This record gives sequence, structure tokens and C-alpha cells, in this order.
Amino acid sequence: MTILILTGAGISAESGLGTFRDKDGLWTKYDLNEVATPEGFARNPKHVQTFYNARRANCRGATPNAAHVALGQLVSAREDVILVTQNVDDLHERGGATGVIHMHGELARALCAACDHRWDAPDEMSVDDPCPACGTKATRPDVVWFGEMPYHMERIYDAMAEVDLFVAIGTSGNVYPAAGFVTEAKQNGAETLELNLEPTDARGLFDAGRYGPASQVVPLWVD
Ligand code: BJW
Repeated sequence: MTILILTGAGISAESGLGTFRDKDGLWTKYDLNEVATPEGFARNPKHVQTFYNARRANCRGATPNAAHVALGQLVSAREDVILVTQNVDDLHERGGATGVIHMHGELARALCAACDHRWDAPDEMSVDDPCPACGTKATRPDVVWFGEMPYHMERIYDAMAEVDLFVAIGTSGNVYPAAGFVTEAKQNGAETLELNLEPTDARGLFDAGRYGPASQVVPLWVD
């Protein structure tokens, strides 16, 4: 029985990290074209670094909630559970999960836009930081912006081919390719379940749904 779990910003909401598209979400305060595209970074790298430095600081100050802990226990107890997250925070890892697949990258990592070298990000990243490999001043957060290819797609689609149960937790289902996973899983014969604060626009694509705060709904489902 292979279980593929996809998490989104909603699982970290009760840890104090903002979601993107909810009322008061990050995209109501920031123009995503300016902070979450390669073109925005090229136009104003300092603005983008400031946005991600603040996100990194928030993440450092946050603690995993009961949903992260429950998934950490599940992943540790069973070898047939694959945890894929769209989140760039490290709350799954701090909640006890190992082998988490970060398809949209990680705040804790830096990427050289010139040579693709990756390394641990400092707390405060600056456009003037040279890449340790090639020396170019093209340091960016190692996260996936709109128009870029998400990470580990081959691994994810390989897992998707074997999935028996697909569970989406705390994601609005607005952003592809993750938004297409439910359809892919169903085509492969899997059962599909949505766990969210409330039914999303994608609810009709799932076989079942359970609704409420992740810190309550996820531990109940894991039990
Ligand atoms: C709770 C809760 C609580 C609240 N408890 N729940 C037209 C069709 C198809 C695709 C496209 C298209 N036009 C453009 C595209 C491509 C584009 C895309 O999808 N655009 C859409 C806007 C349409 N996608 C891309 O460009 C991607 N790349 C790509 O497609 O490459 C080509 C490719 C082709 C084929 C195969 C593979 C690839 C890249 C997308 C990169 C997204 N990047 C971001 C930023 C990452 C860095 C960062 O964090 O800053 O990723 S954007 C942002 O959205 C972030 C998130 O991971 C992602 C998803 O958001 P998420 O997690 O769903 O959050 P919200 O806020 O939307 O939802 C929160 C949910 O939680 C809500 O449902 C709440 O109810 C719930 N909630 N509190 C439980 N307490």
C-alpha cells in the first residue's frame, strides 16, 4: 500500500507561517510577479532577497504543529509513505520526518543562478554574496518560482505510478504541476483524499475530504 502525501502552506499556517492565497495571504501583500519569478529577481534582486530573508526569519522562529508531528511519526513508522511538500520551510523535518521531497525547494538553501551550485543559505542572504563555487555574485534562494521546473519530478511521477492512496493536505490546488497530482493518482487507480481547512475548488476531483485545522484533522487521519 503506497501512500503519497502532498502538503501545502495550510499545514504550516498554525505554526505562524502565512499561506499564499488565503485572506491576508502573502500574495495579497506582495506581487508574485515581483518576488516569485526569475524575471522579478532579475529586475530587483534586493527586493526578492529581502522578502525571502524575512520568510527565513519567520521560519526559524516557528515550531512544528501537531500535523507535522503526526506526519513525522507516520513517515518514521512506515516505509511505504512518501511525503512531498510544496513548502520551503523545514517544519516537516523538525516534526520528525525524513526523506521529505521538497518540490519547490528550501529556504535553507542557496542557489547560484550562474552555475547552479547549491549550498546552505546564511540567515541573511545578499545579492552581493559570491557563489562559493564560481565566485559570481548571482546568489538566490534555492526555491522554485513560476515558470521554473519544480524539483524531483521524475521521482514524484515514479511514485505516482505505484500510489494506492493520494492525500493532499493544506493546499489550494491552484499551482501546477502539483495541482494535477490528484488526477494523475486517480488515473493510476489510487484512492484520493483532501484534508483542508475547508473544501477547495478541487474538492470534486477527490474521492473524499475531511475538513478543519490541520493540527486537528491530520493527527485524527494518521490515527
Ligand atoms: C489550511 C489551514 C489550516 C489554511 N489547516 N488547511 C495554466 C495551466 C497549468 C499550468 C500553468 C498555467 N499557467 C501557468 C502555469 C504554470 C504555473 C502555474 O501553475 N500557474 C498557476 C497560477 C496557474 N506553474 C509553474 O510555473 C510551475 N512550473 C511549471 O509548471 O513548470 C513546467 C512543468 C511542466 C510539466 C511538468 C512539470 C513542470 C512552478 C510553480 C512554482 C510555484 N512557486 C511557489 C513559490 C515557492 C517559493 C516560495 O515559497 O516563495 O510555490 S508559488 C506558491 O504556491 C508556493 C506554493 O508552494 C504554491 C502552492 O500554494 P499552496 O501551498 O497551495 O498555498 P495556498 O495559499 O494556495 O493554499 C493554502 C491552503 O491551505 C488553502 O486551501 C487553505 O484553505 C488551506 N489552509 N489554513 C488546513 N490551518
